[in-house]
Amino acid sequence: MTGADTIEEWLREVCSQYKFNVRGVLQTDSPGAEWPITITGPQDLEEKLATRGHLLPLPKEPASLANIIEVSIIDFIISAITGAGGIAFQRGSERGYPDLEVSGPRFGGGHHAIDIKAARRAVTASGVPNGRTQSRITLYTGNTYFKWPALHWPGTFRPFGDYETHLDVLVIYTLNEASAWRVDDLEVIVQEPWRIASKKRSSTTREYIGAVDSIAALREGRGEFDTPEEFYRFWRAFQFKISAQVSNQLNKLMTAQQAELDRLRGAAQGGSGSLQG
Ligand SMILES: [Ca+2]
Repeated sequence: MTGADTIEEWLREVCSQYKFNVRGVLQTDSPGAEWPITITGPQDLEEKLATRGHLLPLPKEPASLANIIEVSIIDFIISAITGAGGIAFQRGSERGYPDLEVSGPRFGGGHHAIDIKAARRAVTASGVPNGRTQSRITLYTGNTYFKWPALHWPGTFRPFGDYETHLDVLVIYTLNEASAWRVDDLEVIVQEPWRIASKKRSSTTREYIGAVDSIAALREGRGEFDTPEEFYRFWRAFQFKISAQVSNQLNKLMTAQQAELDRLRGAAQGGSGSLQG
């Protein structure tokens, strides 16, 4: 329980309590297994599982490991939501936006978007962290829901523009190749995306808006824009590629929006007509 007033303060407090306690992948049987198995506590559990071959290492591959971290911290945030009262939530889809939507009276009744991004620390040739993320964190896909914030895109709960707040939970870690759990020195940062945005894409082949890559700048919210307006103006004007698929989807959404406008206009005219009659 926390007494925080805003969703941002609340989320920051909750996330400061987070610990990554996924230690490996469980294999129920193994050539080294011995039965029965007697466990005296968490440490003993891990040791026995590891020495008897029940514990396989987590993947090193960045996207796979990121997914495990994201699921773990979303579960943690959801358990805090459930314990707090007055907060409703919906979990987003794998490729949609956001990862977690928060609503309900606790934060004034509007909708708030929470997105999780796991990022590996870059290290020097001798393995020392150099203060940057391995690659730029992706803040948003730039050519769909973000570019047309009044339209309700597939993979989203509502139009982007309907959110009162957008918050990113950044989970920064150092990859430990030698351990089964892989994740060392975890730091969680909560920021509004515009505050940590750069003017660079996070991928040369995909339509992604990139964050700054200095970890200190991420922590302090020192991005390359002074105001949210400046950020939205820059990135909504950015010449992203529009694939045939995105273009078709856009046409569909525009047609549906026009039909809805026509329907409302018809209802308004019908309504005023009956008033006058
Ligand atoms: Ca995510």
